[in-house]
Amino acid sequence: MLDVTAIRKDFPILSREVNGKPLIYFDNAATSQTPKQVIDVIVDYYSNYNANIHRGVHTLSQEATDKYEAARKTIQTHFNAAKSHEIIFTSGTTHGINMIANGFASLLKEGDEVIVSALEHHSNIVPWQMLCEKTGAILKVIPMNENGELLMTAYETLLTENTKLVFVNHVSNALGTINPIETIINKAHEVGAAVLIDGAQASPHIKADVQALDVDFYVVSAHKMCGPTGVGVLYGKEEWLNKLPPYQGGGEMIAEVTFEKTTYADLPHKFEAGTPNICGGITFGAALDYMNAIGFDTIASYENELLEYATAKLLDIDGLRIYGNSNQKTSVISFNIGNVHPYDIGTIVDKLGIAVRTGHHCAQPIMDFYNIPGTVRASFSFYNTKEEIDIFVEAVKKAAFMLQ
Ligand code: C6P
Repeated sequence: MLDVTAIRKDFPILSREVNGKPLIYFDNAATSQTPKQVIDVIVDYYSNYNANIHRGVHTLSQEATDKYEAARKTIQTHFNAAKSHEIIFTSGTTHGINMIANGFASLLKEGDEVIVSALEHHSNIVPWQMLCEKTGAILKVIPMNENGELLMTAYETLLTENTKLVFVNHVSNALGTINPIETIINKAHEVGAAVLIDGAQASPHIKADVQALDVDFYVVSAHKMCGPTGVGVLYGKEEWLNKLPPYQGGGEMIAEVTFEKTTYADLPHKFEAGTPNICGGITFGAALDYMNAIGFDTIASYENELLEYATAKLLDIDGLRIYGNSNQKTSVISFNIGNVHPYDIGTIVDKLGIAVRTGHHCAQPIMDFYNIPGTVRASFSFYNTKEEIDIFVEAVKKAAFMLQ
């Protein structure tokens, strides 16, 4: 059982007001809020041991290095990576995807095929289109149905001996669909293709085991998991990370530099040029400790309760349509009411202290599929409550009444 009253006390922001009303934060899919235990780690870092890492013999640098590397181990354990050097710190999911897309530019040739899904965030579309432009590779798309589910039979027909890479999100940010990534990975491996899974939206709800999944690359952002912005992780199988060229050149990613030739450092440093987000990395570790102390099964089951409760209540509103009706969903509800523009609903509920996201959610192909400009997206976290959902539903009713 999750003690939501106690948990809410960990999040200072949840006691603030917005427009004279208590904040109701339902924009967790965009970024999650930060508990005091994690904020304290940021304050401690800058108050006590702020220093550059892997470079200094002085005490502060050693302390910061130890904590940064300890965070890498925490992240390794969380995702069950076989080796800590398979965990590469990034600035977030977008950075991780671009690193791999850039790396594959040297491995692909004209006529090779790569597969994306219809359910992707722009971060998992645009870098691959750029890769295809550079290499002459062909981009194929796994289609989806009205429920927002991928058509797996169609996926199988897209896979050929020319398929080199498949990249799909674990969970759709716009609809909440949980994709059958085990099958996607296994089928891709049958034709010898590598698989990158965008775990940005799954990671706050589902603890992915990268070894059990046998996934080649898995990317996440800390800020969706009670951590800070500007930091994330790319998990890559050691054999792939050794095979791919580095993404950026600079300090810390080298073994030796002369004007004739540079040799690269071992993993993970080969992919970590320059001074990293040291505080961010350490804090990401603390955020995972915080979430693991609550437990991902407990989190998922509570959020599922919120999802079912909110879905039933919202569907009672005349003319409200929910986009994304897979029975495998995280706690995300995307909806519209009649022809009302989602932005107008978002603006009215904001006046009532409620934060939701409106628009295309950086997933325009999904909006095109439904022939809509965007949706209102409410996304729940383990610190939200049914009482907040009740207030939200009343606010949406009020907005619908005013706007229709
Ligand atoms: N989605 C949302 O409101 P970054 O910005 O690099 O941390 O994450 C990008 C990203 C990649 N893939 C998926 C599935 C995502 O959901 C996101 C971020 C946020 O839906 C902000 S656009």
